[in-house]
Amino acid sequence: MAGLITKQLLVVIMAACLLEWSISADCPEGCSCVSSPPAVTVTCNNPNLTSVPSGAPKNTTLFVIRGTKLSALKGGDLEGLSHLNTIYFDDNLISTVDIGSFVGVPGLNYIEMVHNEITALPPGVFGSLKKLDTVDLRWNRIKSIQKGCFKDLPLLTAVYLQGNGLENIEVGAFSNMSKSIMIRLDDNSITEIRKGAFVGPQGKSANLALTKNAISYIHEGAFAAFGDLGSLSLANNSLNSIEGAFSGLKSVSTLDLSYNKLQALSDTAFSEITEMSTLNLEANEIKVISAKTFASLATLTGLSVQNNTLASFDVSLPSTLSTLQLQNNLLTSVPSLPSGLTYLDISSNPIEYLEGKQFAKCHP
Ligand SMILES: *[C@@H]1O[C@H](CO)[C@@H](O)[C@H](O)[C@H]1NC(C)=O
Ligand SMILES: *[C@@H]1O[C@H](CO)[C@@H](O)[C@H](O)[C@H]1NC(C)=O
Ligand SMILES: *[C@@H]1O[C@H](CO)[C@@H](O)[C@H](O)[C@H]1NC(C)=O
Ligand SMILES: *[C@@H]1O[C@H](CO)[C@@H](O)[C@H](O)[C@H]1NC(C)=O
Ligand SMILES: CC(=O)N[C@H]1CO[C@H](CO)[C@@H](O)[C@@H]1O
Repeated sequence: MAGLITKQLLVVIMAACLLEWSISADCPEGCSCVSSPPAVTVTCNNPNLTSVPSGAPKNTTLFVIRGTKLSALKGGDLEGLSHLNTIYFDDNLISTVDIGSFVGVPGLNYIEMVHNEITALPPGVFGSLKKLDTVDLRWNRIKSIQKGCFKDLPLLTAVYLQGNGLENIEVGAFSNMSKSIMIRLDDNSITEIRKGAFVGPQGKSANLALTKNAISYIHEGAFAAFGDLGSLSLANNSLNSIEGAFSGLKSVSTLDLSYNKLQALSDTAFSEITEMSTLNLEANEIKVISAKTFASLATLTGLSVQNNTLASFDVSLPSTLSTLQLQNNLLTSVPSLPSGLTYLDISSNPIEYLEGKQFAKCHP
């Protein structure tokens, strides 16, 4: 009986070995190399490691270096790994990435170097990576994205740069990427968005997140290159005006301007935008909204202006609007409302009286 079990076990182990085995002959010292066709994974997590080990198998597809003292990526470090498609170089001490770091790895499409100490990205560093899909450099110390840094990368769909202490995005920093690019720049210290920081063609499903920065100024036409945007989040910044900020932007599905310092909205704030489905203006200091502020937004379905200091709300609202949040303002009467509204919160306003039939059309 015991012998039978052992035999079966042996067969299972042998079968497993056919699918996956360690390559010992051709593996850098202190690393483990596992071949599991079509993947070949090299993992070098020795905490004493200080440079990218040479001698990885030529057919390496995934290179992992985590939790080491690796402090620099140098030109040629990955050269010759022509099948490499993914690197996970997280939690190291990488502070410099030389311009030639990614030369000779044309198949590299996924770069993850989260939690390092990278201070700058030399423009052109990704230039040879025409298959590049994702760059994840969260939690580094990149202060500025220089002109030409993310340029002519036709398949690039995701750039994560949250938590870098980024202060500056140069004109030409992002240009000619995939139409469905997602750029996440949240949790940084960006103070202004210049026209030309983002250059097309960038299309309808592009998403741009700039939450939790220190943005107080958006140059006129700064988002014009996008034309159409999926979502744009500018929540938790220091904007006190958005005049001209959205000029040239034709459509944005979701626009989040909550937690800023906006005081007033004029008729031209969104007048060039013809397509928008939700607009969040929560927790600003808005006292005045001009009558035609939302007039061009013919497809708007959700609007939040909660937690502002609006004493009146005499604005024309699109007939498509179904959700309206007006709570925590200084409204003394209920404004006129579009007939399609299915959700209204107007609590915490000093409303003195309700006119007869005010909500008549809300109850079918
Ligand atoms: C990778 O190359 C090694 C020899 O260096 C070989 O043993 C292994 O089968 C190859 N793996 C794949 C997935 O091509
Ligand atoms: C790292 O270096 C220290 C000090 O030289 C040594 O004691 C330790 O064994 C090394 N660790 C590994 C995983 O090689
Ligand atoms: C955009 O990038 C592609 C691919 O690198 C390139 O062929 C093309 O010329 C670039 N277009 C512009 C307008 O720079
Ligand atoms: C919004 O208003 C409610 C009620 O006054 C308050 O509890 C909440 O903290 C406010 N939020 C902000 C961010 O102002
Ligand atoms: C989108 C976003 O991050 N909003 C946050 C802004 O800050 C407030 C207060 O800290 C949070 O409650 C929001 O979630």
